[in-house]
Amino acid sequence: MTTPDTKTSRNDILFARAQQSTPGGVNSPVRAFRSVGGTPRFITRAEGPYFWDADGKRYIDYIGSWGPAIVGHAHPQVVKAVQEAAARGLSFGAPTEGEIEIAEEICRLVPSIEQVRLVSSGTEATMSALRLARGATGRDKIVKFEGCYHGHADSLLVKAGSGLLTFGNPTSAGVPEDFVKHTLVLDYNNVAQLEDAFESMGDTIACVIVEAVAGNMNLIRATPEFLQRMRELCTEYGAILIFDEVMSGFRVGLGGAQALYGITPDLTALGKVIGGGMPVAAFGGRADLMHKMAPIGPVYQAGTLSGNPVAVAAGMTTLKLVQQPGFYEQLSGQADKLVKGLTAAAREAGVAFCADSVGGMFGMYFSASIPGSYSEMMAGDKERFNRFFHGMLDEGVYFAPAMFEAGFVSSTHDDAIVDATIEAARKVFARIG
Ligand code: HOZ
Repeated sequence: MTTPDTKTSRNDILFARAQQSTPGGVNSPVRAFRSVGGTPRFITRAEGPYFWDADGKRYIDYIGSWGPAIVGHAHPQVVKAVQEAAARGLSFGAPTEGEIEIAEEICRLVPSIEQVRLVSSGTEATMSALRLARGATGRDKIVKFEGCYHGHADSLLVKAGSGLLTFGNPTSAGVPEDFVKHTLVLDYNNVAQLEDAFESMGDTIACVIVEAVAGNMNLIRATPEFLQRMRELCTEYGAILIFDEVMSGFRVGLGGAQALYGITPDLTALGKVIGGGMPVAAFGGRADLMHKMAPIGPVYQAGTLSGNPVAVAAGMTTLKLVQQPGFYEQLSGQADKLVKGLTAAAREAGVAFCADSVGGMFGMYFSASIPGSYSEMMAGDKERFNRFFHGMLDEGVYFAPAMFEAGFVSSTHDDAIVDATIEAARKVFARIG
């Protein structure tokens, strides 16, 4: 490894240093830029739609902390709420009124959630929802879909098995095959395959977990028929339907993907926006199911920092801000303007590119048409995406550093910001065309 003295960029120096004490120099793999190559930017501060790296370079940020920064970075009201809560104490390990308030707000805004339990990460939320589904049904098998990511719990780090209805294989070392032998991985948006799975083993399926708007294989929309049939099959066979709305919750619209599609899941996992940039996540749903959670039921789950008062203050303030009149119209309008502008700029340069958005989430695809499944998304031109990513980075625009990730706008991405992004893209498409 090059020694720090020979480096001129502070990002390079920090990256070299970080790799000495932390695996790969990062605390979450995608941040290491392995997919796109080059040096990750070390962020020193953020405000509104911007953040600044360790060299003092400013970027228009389109990851927004992977979704939470929906009202822009360091929103004054969120910061004030955090400061005030911190001054009262950082963590008590005992209940607070703030936890009741945010639980009531979540139940009010997402009608399928009659009761909710707060946790600290999306992984905890989905993992606990799965345990609850298994505990409530007394069944072991779970169904997930290729390309949907639900955090890094053992039984969810699975890719499809060799045959249509064979159980999956671990996608991470350290996950025993025994732990994934109950996880069936099916194709996203494939109704026939889902029907086959229920026909052959429906009585043994505890739950189906799905990102109704997928955001971890880039942005991919579920078709309404796919979700509708999933709901019907779960009801018919007594399986629990879990919507993983960690990313889509309060992001694609106020009631999440379930409001958009008009489908009522039994359980929902939330995260990201409900913490407003602090570690808050949650799972909730039908009261009869939630009553199976400890301390009143047999399904165990706990956490020292669950419902942390400082994090809850950030989340609650953010949930209030997104309810301002016209919030989602403005957010989705800007995402729509962005994807249309990028698409037009690519067309001018003759680059095969398309883009899509749902609420404040968007996807960019270096392919001729918008993908509807993991395999279609994987067929995109990764090499061209990487050149686009680095070109945009040079122009001061930060997109997710991997082709397989969704993008996010905030309410501070106004016309001037979006226009500047499209102008930068025009130059970059011309260079990589
Ligand atoms: N879970 C994110 C990728 N889909 C990455 C989160 C992070 O690195 O902060």
